[in-house]
Amino acid sequence: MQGTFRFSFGPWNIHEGADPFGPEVRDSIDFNSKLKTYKQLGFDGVQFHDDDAVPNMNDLSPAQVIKEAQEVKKVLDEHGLQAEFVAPRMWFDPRTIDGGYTNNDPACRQYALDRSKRCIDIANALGTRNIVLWLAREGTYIREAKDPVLATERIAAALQMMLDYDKNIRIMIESKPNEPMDHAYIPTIGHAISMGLLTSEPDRVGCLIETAHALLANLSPSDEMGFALAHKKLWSVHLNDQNSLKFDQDQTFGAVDPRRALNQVRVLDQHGFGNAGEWVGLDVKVMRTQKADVALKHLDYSRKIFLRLLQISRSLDDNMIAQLVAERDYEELNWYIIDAMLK
Ligand code: XLS
Ligand code: MG
Repeated sequence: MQGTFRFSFGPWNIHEGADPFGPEVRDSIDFNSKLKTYKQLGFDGVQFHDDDAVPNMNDLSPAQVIKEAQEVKKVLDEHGLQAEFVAPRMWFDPRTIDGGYTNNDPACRQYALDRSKRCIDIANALGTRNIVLWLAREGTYIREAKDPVLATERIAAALQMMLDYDKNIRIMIESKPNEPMDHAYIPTIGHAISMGLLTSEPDRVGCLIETAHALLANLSPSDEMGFALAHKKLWSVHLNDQNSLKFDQDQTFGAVDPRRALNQVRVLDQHGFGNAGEWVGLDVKVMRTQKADVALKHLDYSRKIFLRLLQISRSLDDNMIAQLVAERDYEELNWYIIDAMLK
């Protein structure tokens, strides 16, 4: 069963180039102009943080938030684009300095829960049932700061609250082991999937796997994907690349290790990813050195590299691979793959 692939990215993937050590190096591009680039680059899906859709949402009533999101939906329709998911951006507000759901301060926890409800309202208005949780600050800098049992229970209670708030949504947890925190509570996809078991509706809790996040946990992204696929929980991906264990680099997909990228494409394709409407998200960042007029190439090339790798994967002779596996001649198999990639 082959996969079906259509592509998405988030407005944050077109950005000004600030890093922790220096300011912006490119002018901001407004949201509408960003939307114009999607189709030109071969993308049909938009991934949202809640405040990408409604920037001033903290100052608005719930009804006003929905109204603004409905306006954004009209613009999406005009561009022929679909919203893939909405994720609450829970790592900017002063109330989330020490986490949202796991914050030690009840008022801050309440803010996180309220914000999650608004995020769901926005998703509904944009026409998607997918909520992504990248739990940026749900972790600690020092272990004594939070009780890990209580923290896990609090995350589960937040999931339950969201599932109860809207019976139609589904939650995709995007695991990441560290950054911004020293240690995050949901570091791998096994953790993400098992969080669903602490709710009354595990069927509506799945995951999104980001290549770089798996690599930061020193894991194989394609095996992480395989694990999630076996559980029928892989509902989205954030493909990119990463040069060893350092900060989250979000490099162009396949730019560091094309073979590792091939294996991600291959596991998705061989297990029918996309046939139930899943999107291939590319969570890539342009290099800071890139000039403004050529600052979209990371998206264009990430998609093109995916499609090239798909071609290579589909050109491989399955019988030949099966024979080499049966003979346990993995050196020959290694050569066969490398040779196909270097042609
Ligand atoms: C950051 C995450 C972020 C999420 C969306 O590391 O990748 O971009 O994908 O909230
Ligand atoms: Mg991501």
